[in-house]
Amino acid sequence: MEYPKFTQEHKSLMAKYLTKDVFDSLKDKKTVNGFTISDVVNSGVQNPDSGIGAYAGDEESYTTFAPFFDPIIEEYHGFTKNDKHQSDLNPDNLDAKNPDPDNKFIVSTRIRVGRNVDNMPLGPAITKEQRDEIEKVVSTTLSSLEGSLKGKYFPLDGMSKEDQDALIKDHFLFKEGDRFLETAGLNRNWPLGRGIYHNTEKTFLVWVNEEDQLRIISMQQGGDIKEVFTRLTTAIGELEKKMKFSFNEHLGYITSCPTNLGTAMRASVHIAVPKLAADMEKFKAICDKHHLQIRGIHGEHSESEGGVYDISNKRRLGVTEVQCVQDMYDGVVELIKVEKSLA
Ligand code: ADP
Ligand code: CIR
Repeated sequence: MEYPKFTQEHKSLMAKYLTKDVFDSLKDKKTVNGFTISDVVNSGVQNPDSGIGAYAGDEESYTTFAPFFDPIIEEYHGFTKNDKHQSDLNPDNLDAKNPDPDNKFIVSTRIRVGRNVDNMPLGPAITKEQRDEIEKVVSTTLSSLEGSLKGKYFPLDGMSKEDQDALIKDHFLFKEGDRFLETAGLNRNWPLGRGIYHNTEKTFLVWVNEEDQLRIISMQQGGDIKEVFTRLTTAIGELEKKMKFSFNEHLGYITSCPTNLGTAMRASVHIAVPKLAADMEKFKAICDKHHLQIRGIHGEHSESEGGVYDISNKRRLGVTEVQCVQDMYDGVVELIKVEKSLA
């Protein structure tokens, strides 16, 4: 196993923290599922424009390769190896009155969490049989949901190209052929074992076997962030009655990308701030102050359209779910205030 050849283009946290010494100390190690440090860093080596550039193959990757992962986790989340993660999924603790009741700025709100099944490898190291088994268990569990969460599971295999493209365009379904996931080993046997569950209104959705085994999603038009959070936490509660997810006291919910550890939560709005966005530096400064990330409107690594951006919490570990949403909410309140002042 050779130390990767990094160029000036490699700007990820992976390239920063995979020093030759760290690599040499880890290169002969393997997790129970046969995952190595080369597997962990392949996505970032092959995609120099990665921001992070590393994926875990299993929960054990985070301990076996701790000298590599710990500093990345610390820099991204501000969470050290002695810290303990905390969870709070109670919507009563969230102070988030709709910041845009006239629907002038917020197009839509979406909150998702990642989950993986306890005692299974994560996507990058999973076998086809294990992935298919997860699809079966998860889709069966979902089909037992009642009331407003009741819906249907649609496997990707057999879905028409038009249906798939329409779901992607309308922000409901994951895209196909992501090069970061491809090189992480997450697209093996595509499209088998993958699919999407949703209720009739498409306000509650679950992605199956994409980057994580489950992405549990609550979304709707407008800015009623609390309603979106409440629906999500109800759904998580229902699923947890029937399934056990991979979780530990230190890292919280275990996910394949280290940015998602902890709450595994990304709470976002699509928000129109064309005037503020004309001054990118100012826009970024407000987002940084509230620990927010700016994405384009077709998800990560996409562009804005018409001054609409995807604004979401950046921290997910060492903060509770309520705090993740509160970060986003507080930032959005300030963004709207500044955008109004520029009118
Ligand atoms: P993740 O699930 O990790 O957050 P992406 O950034 O790829 O992944 O986003 C997934 C999809 O969700 C994309 O289609 C994106 O446009 C959509 N999306 C994210 N936030 C919102 C939002 N607030 N409203 C509508 N769609 C959203
Ligand atoms: C990257 O490193 O850019 C991709 N592997 C995606 C990382 C997740 N992005 C993020 O900032 N949450």
